[in-house]
Amino acid sequence: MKVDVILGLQWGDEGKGKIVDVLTPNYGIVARFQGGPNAGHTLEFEGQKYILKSIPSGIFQEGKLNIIGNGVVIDPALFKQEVEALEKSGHKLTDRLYISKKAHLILPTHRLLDAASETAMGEEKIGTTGRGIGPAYTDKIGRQGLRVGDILNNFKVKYQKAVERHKKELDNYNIEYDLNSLEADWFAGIEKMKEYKFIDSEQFINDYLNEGGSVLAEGAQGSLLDIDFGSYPFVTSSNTVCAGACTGLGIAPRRIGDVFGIFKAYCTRVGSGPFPTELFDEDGQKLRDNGNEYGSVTGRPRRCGWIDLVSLRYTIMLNGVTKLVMMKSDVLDSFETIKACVAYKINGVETENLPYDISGDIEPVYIELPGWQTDMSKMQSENEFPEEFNNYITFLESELEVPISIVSLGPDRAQTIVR
Ligand code: 2SA
Ligand code: MG
Repeated sequence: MKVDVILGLQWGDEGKGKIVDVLTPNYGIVARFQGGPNAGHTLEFEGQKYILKSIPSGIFQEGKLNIIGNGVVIDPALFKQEVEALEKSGHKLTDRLYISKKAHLILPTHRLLDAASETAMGEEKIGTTGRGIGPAYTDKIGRQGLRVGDILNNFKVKYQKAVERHKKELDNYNIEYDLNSLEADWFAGIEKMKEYKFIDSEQFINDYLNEGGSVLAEGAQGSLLDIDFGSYPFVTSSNTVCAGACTGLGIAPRRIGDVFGIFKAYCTRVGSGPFPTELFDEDGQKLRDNGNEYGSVTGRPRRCGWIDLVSLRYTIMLNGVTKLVMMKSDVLDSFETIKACVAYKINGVETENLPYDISGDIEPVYIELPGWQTDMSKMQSENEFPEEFNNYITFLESELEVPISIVSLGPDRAQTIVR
């Protein structure tokens, strides 16, 4: 009857894919509500590693339906690559994955526009994933987008019209590009998409809820990348916060049940933009190495830093988080001491609230806690947790005022402890 939401509370890469996969048995449907192939959800089990981009992370579990909601933007070429990789590893998807007719399409020219705009911005670039996300959402909001439902109706004409418009924009950038080769892959992707059911997902999901079904809505990116509340303009082009699940799936706010807020025991960011607790020293490098902090979509090294409770309190507030999930705790296993930012000092004044602009001079105010210096990666229950780790959890819970319900100690499905 309810829709539970799972989303990231930092700048993405919190490990949502793994937790969606762990929680999926409790739900009949897993649905993505925003973003597109800028997401890269990594799942590991039985010695295999999978990276999902547009497909919800419930896809590996039998008997579950996965839906790409209306709030998502889909690149058919990347969709084809993604499903073919899964098919090759023996996963049959056509009866497990439905696509909203109202989801928008990322055109090859959107990708070109993304790249051109980034290049033109030079030093000030956003550091996007280059997947055409911004231009696709720009067309959606500008009421000029192409939707999945259009594929079934006079599609080529609509496509050409959009592309002609984009070409004019591209002319302003004075760049060279080869649209023909991109289009071949893209239209092959369109054919691949047609193997899947296009549905009125809002009706489908609400009917399902009315019949007593339960849905897990899977967020992508993180709350600090939200178009309204993130570190604008260094954000993605969709609402990554909980409210995005309502508009991105067509469900009423009263349908929302639990909100699982996922965060790393430290903090990372890819792309440009402010990051108050970023570390440029050995500790930062150690977090990157221990945590293998390289983007799953672009391979870019992630910027690393200590956990930031100022921004976490803010995103917990925005999302109405009811349960916290702490990821990658094991990455801190070898640290002698661990720092947590509890406030910002700006011009000598301390604040616990996230200011309008976090790009200026912010001095994080840290509390230092003793590390546990124990390998936790094989622990099976919370009874095995070292005292220092229990203290870290208690400290975070008292600062964040929400219980930490799940702790992850490594990438594998099995390395998950529910408290
Ligand atoms: P875009 O391509 O227009 O969305 O880029 C705009 C900014 O958003 C950042 N961005 C991301 N940052 C971290 N993780 C992202 N995706 C994850 C991944 C998936 C996830 O790659 O593993 O955690 O859901 C992601 N997507 C976009 C980007 O770096 C720009 O700063
Ligand atoms: Mg990721």
